[in-house]
Amino acid sequence: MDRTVVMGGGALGMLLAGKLAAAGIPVRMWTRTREQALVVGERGIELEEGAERVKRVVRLEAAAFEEAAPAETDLVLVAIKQTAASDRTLRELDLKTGAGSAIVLFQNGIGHAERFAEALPGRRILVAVTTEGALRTGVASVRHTGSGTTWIGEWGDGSDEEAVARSAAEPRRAADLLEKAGFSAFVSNSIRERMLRKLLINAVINPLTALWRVPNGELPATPDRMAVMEALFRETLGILRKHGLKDGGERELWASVLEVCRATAANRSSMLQDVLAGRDTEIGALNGALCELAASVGMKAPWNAAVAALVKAI
Ligand code: KPL
Repeated sequence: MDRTVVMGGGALGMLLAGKLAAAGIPVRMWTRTREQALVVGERGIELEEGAERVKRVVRLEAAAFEEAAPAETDLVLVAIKQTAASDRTLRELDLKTGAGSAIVLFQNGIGHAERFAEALPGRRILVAVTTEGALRTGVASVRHTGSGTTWIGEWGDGSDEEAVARSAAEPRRAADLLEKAGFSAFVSNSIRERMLRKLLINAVINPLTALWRVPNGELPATPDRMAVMEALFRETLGILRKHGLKDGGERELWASVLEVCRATAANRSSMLQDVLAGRDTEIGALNGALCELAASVGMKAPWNAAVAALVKAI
């Protein structure tokens, strides 16, 4: 077992792979296209970091996912978008990862952990919730636009003692690896709660930044925008409360949305990046999924339905 595999050559995938490789950790990146794998393999990844935007090139191995040999590792960091996690991709991932390997999922939204767990029996499914900001600036270059925090936890409910003990060990290993690469990473025993909190933040910031085409910091810039943000926030919080979001009062959670806008002020949200690049967005896994959650408990979700329809229509 050697190289950690990072699956995904988007902004987050390149950031993870680039920083791991820069820390001397052997990494192999699986990309969607052969072209990207060739460029990364030949030239490495250009990593741009810090206020001074210092650039450095880091070398690592890369292969196109479809053509890649099975992973010679028991740790795979999955940094593809939910939209790229097709049934076919999951079947292929099943063939490329051994029994007992830990698969760490970095997707926004909800619904993905259940799908990966079903498609990858016998694998340890870990969920990572991250607020790292990254911008893909080229086919093999990425800018670290904001340092955040990553929480990693075992997916599932850990129903016996042995499972609980194992639960802590795998997330710890993944968090330690990220720490070595210079990220701030922690183990979480309540990863579902963290996912829901992140969903609340993404459900407000991502569609509105994509619709208004503004960086995160400009979202709360006017009273009109704030009013829309608050309406979407309140509706989303109401839905998530019915689906297990327990911690945090409304004020604290609203403050956390504004804090993410501040801390990632210069960032283009991942959804704005997708819209500008003409790619599919994660709207279905965010506000679309929230509409379904609302419907399942007989609630109406007009704000979520509206932003989902507007983003889809772009
Ligand atoms: O997760 C993000 C995203 O863009 O998807 C935030 C936290 C909003 C940072 O841009």
